[in-house]
Amino acid sequence: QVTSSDVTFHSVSFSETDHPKVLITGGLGQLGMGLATLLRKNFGNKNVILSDIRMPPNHVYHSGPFIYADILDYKNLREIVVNNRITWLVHYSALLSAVGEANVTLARDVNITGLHNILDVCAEHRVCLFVPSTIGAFGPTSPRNPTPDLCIQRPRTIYGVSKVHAELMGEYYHHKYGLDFRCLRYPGIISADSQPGGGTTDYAVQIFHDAVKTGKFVCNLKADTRLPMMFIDDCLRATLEVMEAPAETLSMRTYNINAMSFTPEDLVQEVQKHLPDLHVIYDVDPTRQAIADSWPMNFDDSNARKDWGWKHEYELPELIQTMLGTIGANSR
Ligand code: AKB
Repeated sequence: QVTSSDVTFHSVSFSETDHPKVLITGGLGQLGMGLATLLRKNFGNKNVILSDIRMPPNHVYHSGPFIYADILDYKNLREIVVNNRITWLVHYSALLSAVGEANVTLARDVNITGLHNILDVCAEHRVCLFVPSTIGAFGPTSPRNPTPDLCIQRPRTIYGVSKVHAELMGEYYHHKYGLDFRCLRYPGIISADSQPGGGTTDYAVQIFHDAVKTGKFVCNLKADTRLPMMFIDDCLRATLEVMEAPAETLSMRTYNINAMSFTPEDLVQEVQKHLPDLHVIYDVDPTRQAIADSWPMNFDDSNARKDWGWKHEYELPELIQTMLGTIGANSR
């Protein structure tokens, strides 16, 4: 158990110390492998451990350290942190918005109970903690165009509720115990080599695969549904940058980050510039549509830009070129 009297934490600046020793939970999801690759380039292969409860594919297993970690098992977590002398934990395990609505009990366990274990193990062993939040941490009563960092947050999904909880608990542990907690609210993330699992923004990844493979795409959101989005390379770089930011530059511990904002219609038109025969039909999923209609349309990330110099690189045309190029090459 952690008490407020037994800890005074200091942020670990990477330049002053050896490389951090990083553990990534939920490492086999959309972002873990990409982040591990980036962090391994910066900190060395053996200093970044990817973890999950699933069997890793061969290429993941052979590319660097992989370990079984169940975030619901506190003893297992503590053993991994202690045995590997972990100094930074990136907590990617979570059930996303759409799949969370279909499995509320599991989402509550993984996203809330799991987070409690992560917070305690980090506080107990003075490990710095990065947890992603999301545009989904806002709801229908939040300002939607644009959505600032600080405003009403009343999400209507278990995913959103669990992410507001993570933001607040992380900040609470920061103030009470000095935990070095850092959090970015990600928009929808678009990646070519890894698939998202059960989100509302997944259509913006699927369209590229279907466009290349079949030339047909069924979109489960309405054509005019505007959501904030980002290419994965920008998202992973932002994560590294906020981990490396000197503590005194952070005026907050939870920041919005954004790159672009578009609708399915905008995306289809841009993809059709490269693949004019792409045929799209709209078959709206009411659960996903209700979620998307309650989320930000545009995200105000001016605090991240001001405090630690956040700047995205990919706009829609570059994103489309990169996605079609990579998926096209992979499918040949
Ligand atoms: C989802 O759609 O659930 C996620 C997110 C925006 O957090 N991609």
